Amino acid sequence: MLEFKNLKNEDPEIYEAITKEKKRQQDNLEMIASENFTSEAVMEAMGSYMTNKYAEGYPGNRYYAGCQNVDVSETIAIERLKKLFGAEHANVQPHSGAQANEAVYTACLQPGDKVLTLTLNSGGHISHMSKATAQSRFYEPIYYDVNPETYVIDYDEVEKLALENKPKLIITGASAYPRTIDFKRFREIADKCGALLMVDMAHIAGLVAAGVHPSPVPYADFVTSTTHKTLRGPRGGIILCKEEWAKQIDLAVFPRTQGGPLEHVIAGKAVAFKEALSPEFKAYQTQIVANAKALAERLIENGFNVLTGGTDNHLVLLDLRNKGITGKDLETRLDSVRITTNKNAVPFDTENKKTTSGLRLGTPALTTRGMKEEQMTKIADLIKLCADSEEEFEANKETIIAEVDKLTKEFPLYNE
Ligand code: DSN
Repeated sequence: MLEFKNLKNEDPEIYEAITKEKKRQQDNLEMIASENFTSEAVMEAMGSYMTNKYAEGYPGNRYYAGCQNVDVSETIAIERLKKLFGAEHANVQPHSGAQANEAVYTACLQPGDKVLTLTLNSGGHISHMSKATAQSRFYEPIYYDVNPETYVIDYDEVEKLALENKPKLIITGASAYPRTIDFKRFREIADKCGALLMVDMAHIAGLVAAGVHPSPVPYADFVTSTTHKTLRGPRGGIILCKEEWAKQIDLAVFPRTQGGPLEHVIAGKAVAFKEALSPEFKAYQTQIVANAKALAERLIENGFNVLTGGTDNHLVLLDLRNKGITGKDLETRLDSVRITTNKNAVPFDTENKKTTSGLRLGTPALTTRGMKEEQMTKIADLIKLCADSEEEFEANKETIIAEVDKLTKEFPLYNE
């Protein structure tokens, strides 16, 4: 257990906020698909003396003296990461997934280059050159969507757009896509039009590490990820690439888009990669997917429109229009009974992004607590009660909270 003895005395206000956040995590059912609970060993590394060190550059080639210890830790992180994914080159310095993506664009694109990328509503990420980003001003994004009937990526349509537009880069990977992505097919499309291929595997990195989702590494020129989702490490980013891009990627991270690396976070990444190399991690990732399937199955039985009819990974997407409730309202009701989720646009959504017609649910954090299929079925029933009419929901609210209490106590997160 982390103790915070100094913080408690020196800054009681921040100590109180942290203590309450720990209690919130303990008392809530965390179902945001991109969140997880990292180990206390990872948190100890992140809260360590390495926060004090400047280390621009890379191990053995720094712009500051005194880097001998951070060099050891960063080299271990790089080697473990390469082993975990079978990658030729790894950069562990990106501060986040968005910055990892920006570094790839910087490494391989020139202003005005065309980029073929998935829309936000079809499950892509903002940093995949959505119109809201600065990069969309420098490069020329062309967007693809999922198929309007199946809600699955239409590879023929991607190929057609690729051949018509001849992009320099094709981006795949998603924040809200419940099905396996065919990276081999993307490679074939990229080869047909002479494009480079970038896969952002942030959501599924843990599944890929454990062999529960096919790996993009053999197919993509660049693979980016965060380290804190299914991978269950500290908050941060990484880039994997082929050896021929190693120098350009390292230059793109530092000095082109970032300054000093966060060596305390890199130490935390190293610890998380060690955990991910363990046999227990494979069992954990397998259970995440089994739990998501059980959740989807029961939600369908409960009358929900589960997009694509189920899931292959860690997340489930609901289109709530048949239930007569918006994503925003269901998110609020669930939060009031301590089930934490996020509203999410569904493909071709007619609601605005702050309201949405959908809800995204994920199982990584609940699985970290040790929950299994039986608990997922129970939780799907609680979610149904929250989507009933206002009167029915209010009538059931105390019962739902009591059930959430029972579950969180049966599967404690932190030892007191
Ligand atoms: N914000 C993350 C998510 O929730 O999917 C992606 O970075």
